[in-house]
Amino acid sequence: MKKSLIILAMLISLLLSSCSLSQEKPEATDEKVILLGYAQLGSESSWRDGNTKSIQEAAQAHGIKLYFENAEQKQAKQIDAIRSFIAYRVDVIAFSPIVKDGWDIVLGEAKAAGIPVLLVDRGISTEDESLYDCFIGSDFIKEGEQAAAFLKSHTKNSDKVRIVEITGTPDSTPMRDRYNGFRQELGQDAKYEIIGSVSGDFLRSKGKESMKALLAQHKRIDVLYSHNDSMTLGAVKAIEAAGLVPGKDIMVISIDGEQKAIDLLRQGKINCVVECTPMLGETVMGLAQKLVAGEEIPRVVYSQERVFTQFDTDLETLPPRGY
Ligand code: GYE
Repeated sequence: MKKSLIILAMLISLLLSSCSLSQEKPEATDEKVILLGYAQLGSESSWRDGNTKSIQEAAQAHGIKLYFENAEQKQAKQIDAIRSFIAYRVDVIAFSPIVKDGWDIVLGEAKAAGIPVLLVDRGISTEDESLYDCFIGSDFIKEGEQAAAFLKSHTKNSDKVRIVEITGTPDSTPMRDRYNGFRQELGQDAKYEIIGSVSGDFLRSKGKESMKALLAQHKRIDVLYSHNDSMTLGAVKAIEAAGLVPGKDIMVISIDGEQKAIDLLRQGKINCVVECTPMLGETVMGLAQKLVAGEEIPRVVYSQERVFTQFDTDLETLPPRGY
């Protein structure tokens, strides 16, 4: 009797568990996996590598299927990648435009195919705002202004300040806006003179070359304003090779906040780093999910960032930057 009761109980529990399994199944198969095509612009800096990692990790964490293409610094390759995503009928296209112009045709094709577009990190210039749904990244004008604000507040007692600038990739939005924001904040004060401005293309090697050339050309340089940390790291080497002390003989102001630059800030070789975070993956995936669910999303999502300076009291305790 006892034995048959046990067998009955086992049978009932088996039946119940198989019922709940068969109830779970349809739910799992009903959930559509989102396909996201991502056209990265290249791998020119540690910032970019951190950005790629953030996109890939966030896609995995959100269960989004990522088609990732690296355009190796070529706009034509980015356009090809976007076209292949359209042909593949992905749910959302995201990309970091290497330069600001020349996207209208391919984005028009995405629009005609009904595929929403997220601009990540860099912006575009277009007359037709309907070609993309949202920009996710930093306010580059503000970054340029913050760099100039640091410079102004630490040169109050000087009567002449000679500045050299190493700029990013020509006609990319961070290059243009960091260039303009800096000048806007410096204003008309004749005390500040930008004696040289050259492109380092956001590359460490070109940052070094550019600084070497600027040092050969100008007898006295008081300040280096560099549009990203990778170029700054190269430029610091060139300053040292010329027998000067970066951070002392020449004030060094940079943008990004990558680990190596923060380390040099701690050593006093860089004076100021305006933060620009590459950790955009979480926001991108969250917005892609909202788009697919038909929800409204904002036109612009700016990152929350700070300015690191040699005078900060928390430099020693800053958590690892992750890029
Ligand atoms: O500052 C630089 C990278 O587009 C904001 O590109 C980005 C810039 C970043 O290569 O390090």
